[in-house]
Amino acid sequence: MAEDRDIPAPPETKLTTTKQRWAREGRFLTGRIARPETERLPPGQHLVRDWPVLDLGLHPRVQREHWRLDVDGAVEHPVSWDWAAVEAQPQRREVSDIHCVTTWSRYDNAWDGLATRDLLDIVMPRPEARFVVLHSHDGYTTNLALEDFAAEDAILAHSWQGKPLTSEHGGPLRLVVPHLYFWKSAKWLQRIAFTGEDHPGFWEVRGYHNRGDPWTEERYSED
Ligand SMILES: Nc1nc2c(c(=O)[nH]1)N[C@H]1C(S)=C(S)[C@@H](COP(=O)(O)O)O[C@H]1N2
Ligand SMILES: [Mo]
Repeated sequence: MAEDRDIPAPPETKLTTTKQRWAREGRFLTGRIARPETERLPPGQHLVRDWPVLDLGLHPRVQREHWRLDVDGAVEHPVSWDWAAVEAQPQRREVSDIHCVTTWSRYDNAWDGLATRDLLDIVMPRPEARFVVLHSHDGYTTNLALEDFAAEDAILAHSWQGKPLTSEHGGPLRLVVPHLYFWKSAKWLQRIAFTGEDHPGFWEVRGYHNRGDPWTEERYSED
């Protein structure tokens, strides 16, 4: 079970207020179901070539020298890594598409970093671990089922298109889970906690879907 730490509550901004209204109104829903095998662009999405920045408006600047990542909770081998320890892990590259719930998608993003599966091999989730909570330096949290976190192409990324992730895009380290809407891909990772119970995160308690599958348009929660 994740114990709560003293992380300040993130601010309510114009953007977060607008996005909560979209959730209430069911904005952008098409009711169409698409298949990733035959279609590349999920329903209700449009393609962009630039890469928009989306977050709560806080861009925490964490220097690599002072950076740490804690991985704990229901695992056999919790770790607390500094930057050198992350660099010493097996490195992988995953090329994937981004689908943001605000309807933009971006193809062919090359991410370098540590595959979540390799992390799981190291920390070894205990049998009761069924969920993962990502905690970030801006106070943001998001939750994932363990099997979504463990997806083959999910990666803890330090680089994008061969260059270190900029601070506005979540550097030094962010999560990327390509098969779910991009709000699940936490920027500025600080802590990864494995839990037995689900803990809905920042957007999940503000009207957004608990899972967020773009192909079935799991944009908003039902109630
Ligand atoms: N820590 C943190 N991670 C976050 C967010 C945030 O506000 N804080 N926003 C999420 C949302 S809603 C999106 S769409 C993506 C945007 O990532 P980008 O700015 O690199 O495009 O980050 C996700 N991860
Ligand atoms: Mo988003």
